[in-house]
Amino acid sequence: MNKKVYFAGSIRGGRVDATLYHRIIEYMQLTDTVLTEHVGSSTLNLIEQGRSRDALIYDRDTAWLRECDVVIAECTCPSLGVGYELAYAEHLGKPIHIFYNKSKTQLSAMLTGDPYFQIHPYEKEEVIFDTLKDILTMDN
Ligand code: 6IA
Repeated sequence: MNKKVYFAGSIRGGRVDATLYHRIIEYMQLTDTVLTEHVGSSTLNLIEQGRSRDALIYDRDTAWLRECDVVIAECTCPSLGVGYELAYAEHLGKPIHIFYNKSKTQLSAMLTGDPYFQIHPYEKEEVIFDTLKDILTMDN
């Protein structure tokens, strides 16, 4: 089944993993639809643009969260926005998979402590793609 994927990754929280997000998005786009392709872009303007501009982003992203079949989050770089999206998606009952590099960070207890989330610690990037393949071929 072609799934609609909401990919979440840090934007204003820091772009240190932006190229990894890009590789993950490209991989998922081989078989599925990624609603949030821009999260992997190398040309995002990170400057705050005022509340009304950001309200448009919020409205569009929360609409995509309602529309998606699954949420995939890369959480190695901590992000307030990603944390918010995870709680919002949990409230909607969406399947949620969280990846993080355990040799680079310790995940918040608010994520590891919530049994709702499927959490996938990794050390080598290749492991992410094997796990994604399994997730994207699951029934839900
Ligand atoms: O707090 P953060 O900015 O790190 O939050 C990142 C998360 O919020 C991502 O998973 C996105 O889904 C969402 N998000 C944050 N900023 C944007 C955005 N800005 N466009 C779309 N989704 C966003 C456009 C560029 C902007 C920085 C001007």
